[in-house]
Amino acid sequence: MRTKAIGVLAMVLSFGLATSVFAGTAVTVSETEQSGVVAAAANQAIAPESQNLPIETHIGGHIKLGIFDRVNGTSYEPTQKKFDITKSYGVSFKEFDLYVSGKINEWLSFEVDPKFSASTGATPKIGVTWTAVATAPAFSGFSHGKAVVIFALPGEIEMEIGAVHPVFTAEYGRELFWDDEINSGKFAANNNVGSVHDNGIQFYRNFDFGSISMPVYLYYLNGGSTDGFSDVNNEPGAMLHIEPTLGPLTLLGSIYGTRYDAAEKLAWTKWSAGGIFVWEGLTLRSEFVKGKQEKAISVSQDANSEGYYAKVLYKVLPWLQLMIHHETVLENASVPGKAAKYILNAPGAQIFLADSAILELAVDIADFRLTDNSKKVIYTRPSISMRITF
Ligand SMILES: [Ca+2]
Repeated sequence: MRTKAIGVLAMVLSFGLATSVFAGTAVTVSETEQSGVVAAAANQAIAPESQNLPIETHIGGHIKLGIFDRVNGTSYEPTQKKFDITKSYGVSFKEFDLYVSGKINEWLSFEVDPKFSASTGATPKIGVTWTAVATAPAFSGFSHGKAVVIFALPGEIEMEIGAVHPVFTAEYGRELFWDDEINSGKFAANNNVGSVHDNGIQFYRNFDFGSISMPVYLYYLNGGSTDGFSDVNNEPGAMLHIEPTLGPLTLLGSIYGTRYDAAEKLAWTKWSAGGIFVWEGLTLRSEFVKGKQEKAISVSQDANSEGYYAKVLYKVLPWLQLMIHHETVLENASVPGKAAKYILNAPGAQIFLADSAILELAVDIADFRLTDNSKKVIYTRPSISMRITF
């Protein structure tokens, strides 16, 4: 969806312009660095004959700002008992996402989507007395996009290699949550439930059976227990994702498996199932995930996690979309011996100031707690935010 939007909105730059920018950078490096070796290396990086190659380059992106953001609530934990966590985060720069893609020839292209963000630590955590953390904006990886080279193979197969942003759930993999909400919940960007975030190889092909179309994604992945941007063992991960579509209904299904530890003994498996129904201005979307990391809590305790979300979005007017989001996530991977339950309800509205600019009004109503009730945080978080897409 994002790629398509960028395709429509993108500025098409000639490679000549792009190389002149990089050439300018190279000159700056050679002037500031007194070393002739460095200057030679910088100049060599721009091969003169490559400047005239007609590479079609697309640039798009997003800017996210917080205009108003106030957490109101209480937290409980054994030593401090009940305490107030109410705090306002004011106006904030949240994120700048850049999407850069280029077509080198009929069979080779690339996409790199660096994300620059500033975190205020505004999402409350269970049993933690948190404060806003002033964080300078910085490059923070490719978590909302890809960094891949793309090969068009025979038989209408597309192969991507690199940070492939695997589609385990549509919510995270296709970045649908990102289009719906400025602040997301505990389901989407979470390796225990909605996301698989890894480097590897993606094979994609669409199959048509009469009026049913079925995109199929097959992955070979590093398979680490966290973001797998380098591998931790010789065991690859594998994942299959399918999206059979008939008219307004799309079904979603994935299965994932790997061994995540350095000794290659412990399995990590998870699966997801869900659907998307789109009719007129109405969108219904829901996905469920269940997974297990063997002995991730202790030598005798597996980390079992599961969760689901359900969303109803309705475009009441061309410039106004209403939304309600519910999710429940049960996670015990990060809390030794104790499961945590996250319940979120988030009504909201998006006002389209222009096709490419939204003002979002939303309220997160959350109840996060350890299931033995020893620690919990209960809050509401009204926010006003803005996102511009270019
Ligand atoms: Ca591996």
